[in-house]
Amino acid sequence: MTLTQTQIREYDRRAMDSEETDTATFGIGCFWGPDAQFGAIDGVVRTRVGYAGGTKLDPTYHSLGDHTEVFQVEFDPDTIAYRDLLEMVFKSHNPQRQTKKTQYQNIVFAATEGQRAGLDEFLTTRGLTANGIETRIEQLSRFYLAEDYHQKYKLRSVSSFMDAFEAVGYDDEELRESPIAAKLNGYAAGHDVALAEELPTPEHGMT
Ligand code: MHO
Repeated sequence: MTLTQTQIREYDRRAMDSEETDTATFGIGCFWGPDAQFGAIDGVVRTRVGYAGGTKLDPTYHSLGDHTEVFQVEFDPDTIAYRDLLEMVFKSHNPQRQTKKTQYQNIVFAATEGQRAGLDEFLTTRGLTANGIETRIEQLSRFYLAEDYHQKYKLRSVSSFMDAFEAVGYDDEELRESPIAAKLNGYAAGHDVALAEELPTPEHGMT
C-alpha cells in the first residue's frame, strides 16, 4: 500500500472546506518534536515552526539572536480546546524550571485575551500563577517562519511519503501548510494519528 496522490488531495481539500481555526504558539525546546507531536492530534489542522520571543529582525536558524524555537498550531476549537493544548504543553516541560539557552526556552504566547484568560484559569486550577512559574508567558509580537528544511522535519525523512507530495506537485510552502502533512509528520515520528489505518508503513529509504 502506498500513500496516494488522491489521499493527499482529498484530505487537504476536506480540511480546507470544513474548519474555522484558531492559532496557538508555544516554545518547549527543539521545535521538530512538538511539530510532530501536536500535528498528530485530532483537531490540529496545520502546524508550522519558527522563531519568536526576541527582538532581532529576520532571525534565521544560524543567526537566531534572542529568539526561541517555537511551533504554531492551527486548531479547530470545536474539536480540541486551547486548554487541551495547554495540558500537553505543561506535560512536556516543568514550569518550575527554565532552560538557560534562549533558543530552547519554554514559552506560552497568549495571542488573544481569550487565550490569556484560558491560561490564567488553567494555571489557577493547578495552584499556579503566571508570575509564579519559570515558563515565559508573552504576547506574540511577531512569528518568523523557520527555514523550509525545519518544517515537517520528521516527514521529510520518509522518502515514500515525500515522493507522494512531490507527485501531487506541492512546493515547500504547500507542504508546510498541508493538513495531511501535519498528520504524516506526527505519524513519521511514531505518534498515533486518526488516519493511521489508511496509511502505509513509512519507508526511510533514499529516493
Ligand atoms: N540537537 C538538535 C537540535 C535541532 S533543533 C532544530 C540537532 O541539531 O540535531 O534545535
